[in-house]
Amino acid sequence: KIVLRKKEEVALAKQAVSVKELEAGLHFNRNPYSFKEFLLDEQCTGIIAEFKRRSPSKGIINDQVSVEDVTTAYAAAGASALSVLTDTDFFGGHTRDLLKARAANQIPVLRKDFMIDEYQIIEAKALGADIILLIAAILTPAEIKHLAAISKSLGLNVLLEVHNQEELERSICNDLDAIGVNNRNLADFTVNIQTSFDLVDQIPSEFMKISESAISDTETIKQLKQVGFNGFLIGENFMKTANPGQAISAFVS
Ligand code: IGP
Repeated sequence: KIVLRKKEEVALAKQAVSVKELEAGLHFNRNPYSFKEFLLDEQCTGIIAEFKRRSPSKGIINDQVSVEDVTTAYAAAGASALSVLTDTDFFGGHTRDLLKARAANQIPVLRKDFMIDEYQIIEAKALGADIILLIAAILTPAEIKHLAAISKSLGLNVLLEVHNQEELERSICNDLDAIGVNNRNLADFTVNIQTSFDLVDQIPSEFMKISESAISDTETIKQLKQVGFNGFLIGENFMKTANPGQAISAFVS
């Protein structure tokens, strides 16, 4: 369902803005930040802090705050990277949110969307993204390989998202930088942090390890770090408060 919706969206976007136009865009020639460098930076927290207005599972989370205010507060609190939803239909995000986050910050920005077509990767580069997401549950191994290779050729970092061992085994390929274990099952929205603990040892050591979703306390982060995770993708826990910037600074202090 998501994939069909995205295919339509991409077809429309291609008509509105050509690849040539994207390649002439403001950020197309900038050198993306290294995701790994920021994750391993001692000054940073390893948190990938997400700007998310709403979600299919929770409905409206927060539509009162600005992407500039929230992302700059995230960065000031020591986030290693920012995650910005650009999907409108399911998450109420927009590509202009990514542009705004890019303009306001000097840390890596993840384009959080359902990437299914190389056009979206080129668009991500033009919008000033540093990292793109490939979701194993909606892509074939060949598609992952292809989209990851294009991302690499543009200097973008690639985060592969899995939520079980089978997805991990079939999807792993060379051009990935990080593997994210999603604790939320996209099929039924149930969450279980144990998913991260179960899969961590299956992730080859050359990849950064990210635990995604349903993280709401620092004790969990401590435990995830102990078993080898380098990054922690957190959205709702900050966004559900009136002041997400204050929420992250209280969380890390
Ligand atoms: C953040 P949470 O539970 O902290 O809000 O989760 C992030 O992991 C989640 O938004 C997410 C997501 C995705 C959203 C993970 N993978 C894929 C959309 C598409």
